[in-house]
Amino acid sequence: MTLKIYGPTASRAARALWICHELGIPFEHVPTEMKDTKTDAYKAINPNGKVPAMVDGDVTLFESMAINTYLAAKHGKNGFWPAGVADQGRVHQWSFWGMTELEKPLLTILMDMFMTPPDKKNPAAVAEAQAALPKPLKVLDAALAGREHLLGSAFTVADLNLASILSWAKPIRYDFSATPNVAAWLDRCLGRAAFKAARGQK
Ligand SMILES: N[C@@H](CCC(=O)N[C@@H](CS)C(=O)NCC(=O)O)C(=O)O
Repeated sequence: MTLKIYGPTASRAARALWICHELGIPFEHVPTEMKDTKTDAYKAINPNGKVPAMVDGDVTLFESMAINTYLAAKHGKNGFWPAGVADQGRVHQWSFWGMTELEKPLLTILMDMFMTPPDKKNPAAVAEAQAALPKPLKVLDAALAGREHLLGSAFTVADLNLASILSWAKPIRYDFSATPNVAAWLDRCLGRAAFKAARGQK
């Protein structure tokens, strides 16, 4: 088997694991732990010393969104990777947008809640992160009005990439009452069998 995804399930590698399950492609999961990402052997795969990384034959990639758009473009069927450049542009739009507008505040809250020892907690940073989320989520809510998924009725890699970032809103119990379209869409995406399979759930 030539396709390998590196990184533990409880990391951004979950995004790449989800798409492999969604696409139904054979792959090997190498659950390289964070502490093992600074070795020369691992840095030959991802010189950043971070997960995820992907090796597909002679193609090696880092960056979760790049891995996912590559795999979607290579294997996506029935519009999962959209055919036209306009919709492909929208895939990139929502993927970059999720990384730049949502990921940092979500991660700040998540880390403070679950990883930070009590004496190191930073309520000011958490409050700033909480304050940063409503504006972009309103944008997403408006984009989802009257549609099941970001590009229309079908679930595509745009939904997978953005929902994989927003999945962090679940453990932090983010209150989506002001953005009901986002709440319903996120539940639709995270209810997919492939998302559960990537987490080892049924
Ligand atoms: N933008 C990168 C972020 C990668 C990243 O920061 N991964 C974390 C785990 S989720 C990591 O490897 N951290 C270890 C470290 O920073 O030393 C991506 O989306 O792939």
